[in-house]
Amino acid sequence: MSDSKTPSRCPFTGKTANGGELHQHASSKEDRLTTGQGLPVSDDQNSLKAGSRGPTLLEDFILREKITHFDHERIPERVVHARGYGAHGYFQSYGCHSDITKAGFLQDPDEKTEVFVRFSTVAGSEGSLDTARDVRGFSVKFYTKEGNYDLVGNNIPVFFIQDAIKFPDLIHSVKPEPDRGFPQAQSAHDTFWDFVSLSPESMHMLMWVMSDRAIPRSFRMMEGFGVHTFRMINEAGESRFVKFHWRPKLGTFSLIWDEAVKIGGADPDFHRRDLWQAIESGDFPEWEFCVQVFTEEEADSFDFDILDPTKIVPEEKVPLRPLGKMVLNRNVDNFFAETEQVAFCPSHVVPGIDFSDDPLLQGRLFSYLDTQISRLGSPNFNQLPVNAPKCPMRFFQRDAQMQTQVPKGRVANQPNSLDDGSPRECPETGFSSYPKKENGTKGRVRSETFADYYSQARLFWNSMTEPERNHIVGGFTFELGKCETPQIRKRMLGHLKLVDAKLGEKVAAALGMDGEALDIEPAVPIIEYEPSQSLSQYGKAPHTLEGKKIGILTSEGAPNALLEKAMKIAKAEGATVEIVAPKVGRCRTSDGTNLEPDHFLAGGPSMLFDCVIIAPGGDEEEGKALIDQADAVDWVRNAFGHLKVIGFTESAVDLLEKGGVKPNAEGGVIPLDEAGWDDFVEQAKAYRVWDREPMVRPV
Ligand code: HDE
Repeated sequence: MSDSKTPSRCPFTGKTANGGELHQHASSKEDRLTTGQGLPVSDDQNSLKAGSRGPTLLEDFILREKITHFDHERIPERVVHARGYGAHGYFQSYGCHSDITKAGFLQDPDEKTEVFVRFSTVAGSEGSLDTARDVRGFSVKFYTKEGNYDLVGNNIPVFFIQDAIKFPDLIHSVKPEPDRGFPQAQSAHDTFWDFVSLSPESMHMLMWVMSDRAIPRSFRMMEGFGVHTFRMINEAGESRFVKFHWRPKLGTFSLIWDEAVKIGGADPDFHRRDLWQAIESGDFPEWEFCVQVFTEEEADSFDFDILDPTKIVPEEKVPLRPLGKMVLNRNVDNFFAETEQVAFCPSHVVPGIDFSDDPLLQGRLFSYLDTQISRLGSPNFNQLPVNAPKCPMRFFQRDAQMQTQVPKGRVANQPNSLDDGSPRECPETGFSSYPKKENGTKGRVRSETFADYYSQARLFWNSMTEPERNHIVGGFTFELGKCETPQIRKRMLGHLKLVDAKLGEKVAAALGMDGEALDIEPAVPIIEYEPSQSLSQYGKAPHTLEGKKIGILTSEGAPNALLEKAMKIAKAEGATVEIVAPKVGRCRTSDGTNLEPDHFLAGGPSMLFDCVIIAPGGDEEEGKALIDQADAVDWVRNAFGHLKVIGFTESAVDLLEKGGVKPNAEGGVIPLDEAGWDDFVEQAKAYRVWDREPMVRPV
């Protein structure tokens, strides 16, 4: 081989860079590839070398610029809520809410306020899976005319702890254990359960996290909550307390634990893909924005403290007032620039919205700005497009890393008399804090009104349907079963016994630890509440197929009429259909036309769908091929085990039998003859066949 001046060659075709088919070259000045300094690049495939087989030269500033940029591509991931997914949309008020707030975006029903929303899990790293059991973050940035308002909430209305000073410990306990570096995105380990069992204030939240709320079906089917009590202030300066709620138009639905675990392998991006696809196909997710409004006097009459973030205000006490709707209608153009760089801070408020003295919220008001500076590298993070307000931003903050603006003029201070055009304070319209009188004795204290840890945990349990209760038992059993230290399990059983005797007994029995619960004395007597309807997801679930996915398992000779009928029904009901066949490239239908399946068999397991149809093609050979595949048998078995409504054709009977599934129209395994379709749709609208659960997952 020669060392002489050889022109750069494409490693695939062997042709020179100028003539190679694989490489397109710029045809005009506009599409020229350049360096970060705008220098046109002649060859982006080969570094500068001393001869074709010689060493690379340090002189290659183009190589160095490219690699250096690459080396710095990652920024520190969020210390919590690292894995998230965002989208753009708008908020529209239903009317004028000036009686409770002067916030500009809540006054005019004709005005649309742009929003950016980011959903997230809490514990896992950026590359963890979407379906982990965890709280989901629900952050909304409203780009209002009076500045950005960030409502940084969760899909669960309470929190683990009552004081911000405990947050680093809570998070350290749930993150991978420091010596071994695992488990990832899991609360099912000793340090977490040790911490929470020693912090009984977390009992109410634990009930939610062990329930189906922590394994949502979709971001589109998740409620959102502001968690803390906030204030709203109207023009007259009157203050009322509020709790914020987001209610999904599609209803609130969840996965089944076994399903969540299996989806974690089959599609770790299950939630983000779902949101992306829905928005791409024009099925824009929508939420109603509501508040519970109550006065200071009403708050004083409650038998819990509204400053305690481990408490809800039951809707029976204070009903929801709908304020407007939020629609997500645009996916991001660039994940990093938008979803990763978006910086939410609970301290970003607008006139008309103010804080309460909830000690957890007070700590958050400090934490988020601090974290953004470390994560994004500069206090100028507010200049990034996704963070910049869409109203004028004028101030005297100057310089710092990554200043992208070029402020003009001599003056960078105020007061000043040198520049008449410089920004000035606005005492009437500017933000001013609610003038609440504070007169306390300084001390590291916890209010005695925060001492009830069990009453609302019991309220939650009492408000659940039977399947929801069973899932809670399953959740605790799984997580505590993963704890290696028996003492932690015993301590938790002691708490659970106080939440509800039956719950405690069931978890103890499932762990094989009957009678081993520790005796724990509650600090204050437990209050017996009436069940609250709004706490149960399935008690209030809408009867609908809207937003759901119907999966059809088929094979060569796929029944045409059935596919058409399923598509028609899905369209009418606002659902979508996806087809699974042995091969993704091709599947002939019964009339010989070619169908392009959405998934191949192993890539499209039944967990990915809300209800399923099993309809092998008429082709005997291929039909048989399906029966011989473990993936097809698992498809059927899992659909049954995950309580899905199953429609089937005559050709599916053998496969059903092999999967151990018996046709049973009342039990949601429905033959799709003429009458069967209506039955299928009706039952599928109920989402799951709950009556089947004791058969497949006895508690
Ligand atoms: Fe957060 N939290 N948090 N948190 N939180 C963060 O900010 C923190 C809490 C929530 O999509 C961090 O930008 C403290 C409650 C969401 O970008 C950090 C305390 C609730 C998100 C932080 C809490 C939340 C965060 C990490 C206790 C529900 C994701 C990265 C005082 C109401 C935002 C970041 C996004 C993110 C601190 C408790 C919700 C470190 C100190 C309660 C949805 O600043």
